[in-house]
Amino acid sequence: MKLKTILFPAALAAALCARSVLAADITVTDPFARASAGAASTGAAFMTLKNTSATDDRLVGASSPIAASAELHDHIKDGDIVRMRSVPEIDVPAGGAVALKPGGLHVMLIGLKQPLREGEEVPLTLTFARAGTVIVEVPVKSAGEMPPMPEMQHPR
Ligand SMILES: [Cu+2]
Repeated sequence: MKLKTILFPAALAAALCARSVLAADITVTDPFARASAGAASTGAAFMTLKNTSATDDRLVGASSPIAASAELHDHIKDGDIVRMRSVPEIDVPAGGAVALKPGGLHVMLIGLKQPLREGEEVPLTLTFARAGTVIVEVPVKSAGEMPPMPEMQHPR
């Protein structure tokens, strides 16, 4: 009986400890967002996610105070049209990296509360299944500095 009361808090402390160590296992590099045009209500953020741990992880959500919501998106080819679709999560394999880039995976900012102006930075919170939350300051770049995006349509 006495053993049990000692073990429980120790196990709990170990679990909390493991979580905070894992948060350092995800590195976000080269984040950027595309400057929004006029009164556009959506924007997109891109970056490279690197998993330096020996355990697979997944990006499972995102949010930003400058948007009503944020979704994880990918592009799929539907005949001649490239469409965006939301995906529930993005795999970040152990020891690997995944690039979120124009024309591919991205974080979609929906219901922008302010325009994305070139030269500004917007906060973005990324939530990982194992590593927990990572907050990134995302610089806004002009659309001209980026490769063109294919024609896109949002499913409605
Ligand atoms: Cu999108």
